Amino acid sequence: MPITITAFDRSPDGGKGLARDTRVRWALEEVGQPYQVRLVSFQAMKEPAHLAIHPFGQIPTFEEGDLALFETGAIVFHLAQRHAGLLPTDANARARAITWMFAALNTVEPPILEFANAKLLERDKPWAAQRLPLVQDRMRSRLRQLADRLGNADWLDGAFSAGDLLMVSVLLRVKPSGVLEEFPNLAAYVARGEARPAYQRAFAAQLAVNTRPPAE
Ligand code: GTB
Repeated sequence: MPITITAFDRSPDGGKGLARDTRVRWALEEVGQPYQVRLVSFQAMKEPAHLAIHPFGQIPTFEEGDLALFETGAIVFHLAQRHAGLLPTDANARARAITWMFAALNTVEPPILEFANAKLLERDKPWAAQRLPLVQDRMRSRLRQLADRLGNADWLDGAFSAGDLLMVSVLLRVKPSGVLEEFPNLAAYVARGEARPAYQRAFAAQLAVNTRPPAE
């Protein structure tokens, strides 16, 4: 059964890999599953055909046979459960890796998104100059805690897992701000993730979409 995911027809980041289809592509590459991509415009995302798959009108989605999923955490978890390569077989180690998946999305990503949104969407508000440092500090404290836990380890809990895939994906969003460099072990962790052949293939695939010449 072919797998189809959705991605931006043109990502606002121009192919820097920050749109969330990259993490799904990465998971698919890690588990060796071929996939096809349906590109959707911002307008198409809000139309009934797409809303039937994604109630919030977003990308990415995942379809395989009669299964349709949305939410990157659920999609990565689904792939990790169905295919070897993203979760340990030992039950306790598996539970810990899943815990890191939730930590990435529920605890680390929110302050990062808050910071990204403050910079991107609130810059021209009269209170932006006062709010931005607060939001940045909240993100910094979370990164400090994560850096302390990671220490000198390569990955969060033993071998690379879906927990690392999501955590690295979430941290990539911090990179353009320069704040990641304040935490050298986190910067090195992200670089290790980016160096994985599966990530490289995923990144190249989304870059190809976003750098293709415009249709005539
Ligand atoms: N919780 C959902 C998930 O993890 O799947 C969030 C999905 C989501 O935010 N999707 C975004 C979307 O479809 C794209 S990834 N937005 C359109 C909309 O809501 O109308 C977020 C994103 C977009 C662009 C950049 N960028 O250009 O840097 C980075 C991240």
